[in-house]
Amino acid sequence: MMKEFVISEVKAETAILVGLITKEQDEEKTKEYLDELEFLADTAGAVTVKRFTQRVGGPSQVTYVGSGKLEEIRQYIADEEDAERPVGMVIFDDELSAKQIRNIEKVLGVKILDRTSLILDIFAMRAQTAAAKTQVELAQYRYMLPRLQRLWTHLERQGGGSGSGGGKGSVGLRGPGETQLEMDRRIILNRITLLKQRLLEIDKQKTTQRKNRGRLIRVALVGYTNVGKSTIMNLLSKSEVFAENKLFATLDTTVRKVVVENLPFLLADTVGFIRKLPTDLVDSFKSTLDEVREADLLLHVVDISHPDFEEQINVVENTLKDLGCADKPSMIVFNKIDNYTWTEKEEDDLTPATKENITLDELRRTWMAKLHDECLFISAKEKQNIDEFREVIYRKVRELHVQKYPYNDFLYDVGEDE
Ligand SMILES: Nc1nc2c(ncn2[C@@H]2O[C@H](COP(=O)(O)OP(=O)(O)OP(=O)(O)O)[C@@H](O)[C@H]2O)c(=O)[nH]1
Ligand SMILES: [Mg+2]
Repeated sequence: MMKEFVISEVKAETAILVGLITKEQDEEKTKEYLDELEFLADTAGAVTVKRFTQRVGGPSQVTYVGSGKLEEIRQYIADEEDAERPVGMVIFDDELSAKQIRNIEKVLGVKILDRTSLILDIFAMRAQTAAAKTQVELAQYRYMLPRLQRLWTHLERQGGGSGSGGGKGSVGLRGPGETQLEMDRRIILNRITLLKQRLLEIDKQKTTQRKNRGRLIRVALVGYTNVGKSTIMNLLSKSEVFAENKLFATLDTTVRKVVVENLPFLLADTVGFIRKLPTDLVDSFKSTLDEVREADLLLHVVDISHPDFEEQINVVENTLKDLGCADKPSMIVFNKIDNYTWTEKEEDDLTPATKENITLDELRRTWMAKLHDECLFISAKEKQNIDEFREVIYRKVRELHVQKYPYNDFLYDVGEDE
């Protein structure tokens, strides 16, 4: 029964991407968003063949894009129908309502996804542990619930209300006067309750586990997806956490005991953040994010080679704020300096410094002034500046350790990696 509710399965299919250019989101921003959406689609196994954008005041409540643009997309899909790889799906860059999905589907006749359902797909693909699987399933049902209508309106029409056949629901479950839609809503609500209970139990276990970890400072790696958190984790802990050039390689939190010089502490690798991530989804990952919430120090990892790293910093900071972690001690670690390029300026060149021509040194000074604190520039992959990185972590963790456990002499508490 539940199988029927699977939102979508993206398998080596071709996709069209659709985004809007608005007052808040100019052409360049939209391009960056669609680049990211394409990366998400690629991670899910779909090949992007075409992009459509439209300049509008805001999304249409009825069909997201205007009817002219929708017709243009329909025409494109029709033209490609006999191509080697016809268009399998259209992915919209913003979350769509039930009504929008229904209307668009009617016109285009292919699978319709939005940014959220695509991210959910990837999460479902990536989830390994019971905790992650439960969290993803919960997030999927939460996404589905307000959109159920579109799945079942046709059945309702056929079945005409109270259990007069036609629907796919199992007989016996259906109460008097209950429509297919109401019944399915009830099934999903029950499922949500069950998943929440399961998560509570998992939470309890995890809390106990965390309590048993002893008096060690807890450091969490946080940051936008694909910035190199897991690579840093592997580097510092000599462990083998899965890292790859795909989005959301990490869904489950991994915690390792790390020793720098003679100082042991716990290091957690966490799920990456992304733009336009619905709060509901963040909420579903609460137990994963407890590791962040309970950390003594956050290492905010930034991919300095990404053209959009400044917005990524903002997204991460806002997500941390949502999690109530805004005031935690934290440090920014700029990673991937090996990949950072800028155009060298001539001595007498008066071109103002922009993102494209500012050197690493200038960047360091700018950010240090902005953060009133030291920030680090490393390459986890090429192992550049790692000694400095370890030194700064050592100093920071030691300081926190002495504050938090004044009578606990960590110097004698050196253990092996867990
Ligand atoms: N050039 C370069 N690439 C790096 C560096 N550090 C990591 N990478 C690459 O960046 C990609 C993502 O690295 P991960 O460590 O998986 O990133 P993550 O932040 O854990 O990503 P998610 O778990 O997906 O959120 C991989 O292909 C890494 O090899 C670096 O210093 N320089
Ligand atoms: Mg990772």
